[in-house]
Amino acid sequence: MSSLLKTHDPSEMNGLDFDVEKIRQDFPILHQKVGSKPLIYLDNAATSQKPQCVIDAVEKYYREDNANIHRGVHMLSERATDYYEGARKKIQAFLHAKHAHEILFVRGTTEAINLVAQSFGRTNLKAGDEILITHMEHHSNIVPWQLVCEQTGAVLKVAPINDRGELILEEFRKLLSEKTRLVSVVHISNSLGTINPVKEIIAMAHNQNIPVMLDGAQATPHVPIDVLELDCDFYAFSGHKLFGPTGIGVLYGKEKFLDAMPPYQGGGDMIRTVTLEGSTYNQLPYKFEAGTPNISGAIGLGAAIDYLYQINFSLATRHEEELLHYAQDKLAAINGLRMIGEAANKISVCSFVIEGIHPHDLGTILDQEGVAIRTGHHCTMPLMKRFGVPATARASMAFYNTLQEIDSLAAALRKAQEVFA
Ligand code: C6P
Repeated sequence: MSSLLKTHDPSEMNGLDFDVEKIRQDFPILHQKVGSKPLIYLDNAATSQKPQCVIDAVEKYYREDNANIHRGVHMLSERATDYYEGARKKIQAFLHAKHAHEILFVRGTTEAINLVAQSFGRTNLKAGDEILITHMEHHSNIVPWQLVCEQTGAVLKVAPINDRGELILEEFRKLLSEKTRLVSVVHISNSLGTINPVKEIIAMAHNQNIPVMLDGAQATPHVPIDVLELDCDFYAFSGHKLFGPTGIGVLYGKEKFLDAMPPYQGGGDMIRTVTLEGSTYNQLPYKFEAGTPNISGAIGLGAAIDYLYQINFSLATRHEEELLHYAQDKLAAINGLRMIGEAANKISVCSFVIEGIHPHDLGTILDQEGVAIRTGHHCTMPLMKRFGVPATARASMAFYNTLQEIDSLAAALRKAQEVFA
């Protein structure tokens, strides 16, 4: 069987020992300079870099296998279809989903949430019904719900967070009511790094028969995901944050919900029959995959998942924990630096502001030192307001980052302070 078609038992997630210098060799983009300084890439929450095997899988597809899928009887079309459907099975195993047809390919987390908002939301919501989110959501998990609220008269409720950037579970519980039709919560916050207690959230909601959607954009690159164990009803993530290509993402949905939901978009491949009077729809997952999908993107994402099995994900996440603690210590030692997001349970994301320096200026000076971070509101404007800041500087680490790179970040921040002194 071709390696592109290989599926995995997730218990196989233990390969070689974790060696960060060796791992870095897999990522060609990391070995370049910004002016005279080595590139230090600390913007992984925005998008992560791609290992050579992902680049190779996409390139091989276009060189050897390119054809449209599900349509042709010729060799290339059958092969492309096999690879595309093989990628779906890899993602099924990665998420521990029960069925491959519960895995829908979409453009990314944003499209996945819009799909649920429009298909599930418009069918199940009426005036006065409620959708519950939290105060730490990305705009992608706010605006789609605002749109469906405008369309249906439903109301968006927001669970508060504390000053450390943690969800206040008791308040969340109080907001669940007989009016709540869906809970949609970020698994891990992109701006704060907070890991939400999603098992408790799901248990509380299910106790009242309320389905739960999780925004897993920041979780999939950092923690193992088991949708069956979590018992979530929908789970969304983006390929480009998981070391895969841009323009591909996944919506997992329980069969019982996806079956009952109407199509999100109409077009080729999602139909069974079409007459000029009306159409009938295809079975899952094709009902939700109208038009020619991102075939190379799905194959590249499958290759990224293969890679994660190879490197030993649990050792990689342990390395990220070390990076986080090291970075927290180094940043705490900088005068005038205020951390935004100090949850007890968090991933390797450090958002901060420094007295007297606008985050954008910090970002520009750091870039001159070769250090790439993100500055701005990170598509979480309500969260910025909650903390009373217009923007933050955010360093987000992946398993290929090193302790020396954190030293360079701290040195570059001190340099910025000297410039603005
Ligand atoms: N966050 C960041 O720099 P898309 O753009 O669809 O791949 O992902 C949207 C999205 C949804 N939820 C969360 C928690 C996210 O972090 C993101 C993307 C990037 O933080 C770009 S704003």
